[in-house]
Amino acid sequence: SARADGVIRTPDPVDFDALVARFRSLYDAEPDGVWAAPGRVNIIGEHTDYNGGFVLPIALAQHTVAAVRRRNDTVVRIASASINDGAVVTLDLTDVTEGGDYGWAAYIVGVGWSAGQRDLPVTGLDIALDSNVPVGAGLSSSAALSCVTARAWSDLLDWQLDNETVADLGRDAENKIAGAPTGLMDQLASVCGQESHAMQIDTRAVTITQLRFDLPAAGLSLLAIDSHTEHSHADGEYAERRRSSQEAALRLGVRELRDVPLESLATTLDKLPPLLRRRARHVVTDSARVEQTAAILLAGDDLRRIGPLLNDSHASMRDDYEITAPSVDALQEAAVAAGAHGARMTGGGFGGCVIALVDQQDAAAVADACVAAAARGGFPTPTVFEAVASGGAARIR
Ligand code: GAF
Repeated sequence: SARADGVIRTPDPVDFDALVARFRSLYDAEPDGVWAAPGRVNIIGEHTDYNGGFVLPIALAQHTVAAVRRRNDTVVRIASASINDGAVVTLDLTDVTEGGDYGWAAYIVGVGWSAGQRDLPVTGLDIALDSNVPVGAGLSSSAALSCVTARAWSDLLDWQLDNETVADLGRDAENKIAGAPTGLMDQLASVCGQESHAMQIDTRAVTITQLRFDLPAAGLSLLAIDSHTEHSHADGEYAERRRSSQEAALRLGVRELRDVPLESLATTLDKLPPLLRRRARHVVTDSARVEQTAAILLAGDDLRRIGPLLNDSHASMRDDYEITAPSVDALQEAAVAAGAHGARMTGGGFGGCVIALVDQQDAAAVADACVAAAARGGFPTPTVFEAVASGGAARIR
């Protein structure tokens, strides 16, 4: 169930009291505290983060929440409201190694593993989890999980880390223990998000510029339209795009595609075979679109002006990087045809969510048009909610 406003339905909030009550009954003890970390929507700049380029995510209001108690040994006990019927999973940190198979618990114990690699003092934890981040929608529910864990562990053991390092613990869990070869965007967004701001992240320097992104004040709304489709080979395709990017950079004699100048792009790309040419063109132009979007935000210009950049980004992902899906393309087209200023797929791709920038008064019509387009195309019925730029990982109790 969710709060309904036509087809726009805000996911139900997490019930913190119920979570704490569940912690008590599972572990027969009080939690030391409760932490939350959000999912994210990337506004623009996709598959640029592992090429040293720019990205521009916001943190969502939807988050993963953890009630946590520090233990005096190396045991980690975890129970999630939504996984395995809430059964407790028990692991010992001393058994965690790269290449091990820990299922979804990898996103938690991987954080402890990474802290150990950095010679931080690590103890076990008892954890009870709940989340209202849609799963499998390209909204970084996994980063929300690893980052809520990293924030809680760091606070409880007083690791005194900066936000970038907290995010990096989450990334290590994903890359090295869960085995997903992601960049750092999702974890940085989850840890560093600020209300009413988008983060322009230089992924090479790992620097974040918070840019005002107050859509309601401009009479605008950002819809997240979940296609409920996910390519079964998404993981393999993601890794393949990473390899293609590296190969293109190697052939062009640059460290990363970040180093290819936009000005001479056409002549540079002539040196590549057709497939790599398209892959590289996407990365270089999408990173440039982040800079163009950021300039509009920085200048305080009409935010509607970012619409065409969103559309161009989608076309680039569809035609050059080939990471969209028929259901996602149908939603993007329907949103624009129904009056969105711009729309694009967000996240790793091969399914997941489309975001659409709309005037508030057009939100319901755009959402309806997306539902109708999915029905016409024989695709799953999308669900729609409003994405609101919110704060990053924090202790909430
Ligand atoms: C996924 C990854 F986790 C990110 O690091 C990023 O590469 C994104 O896909 C594509 O922009 O969310």
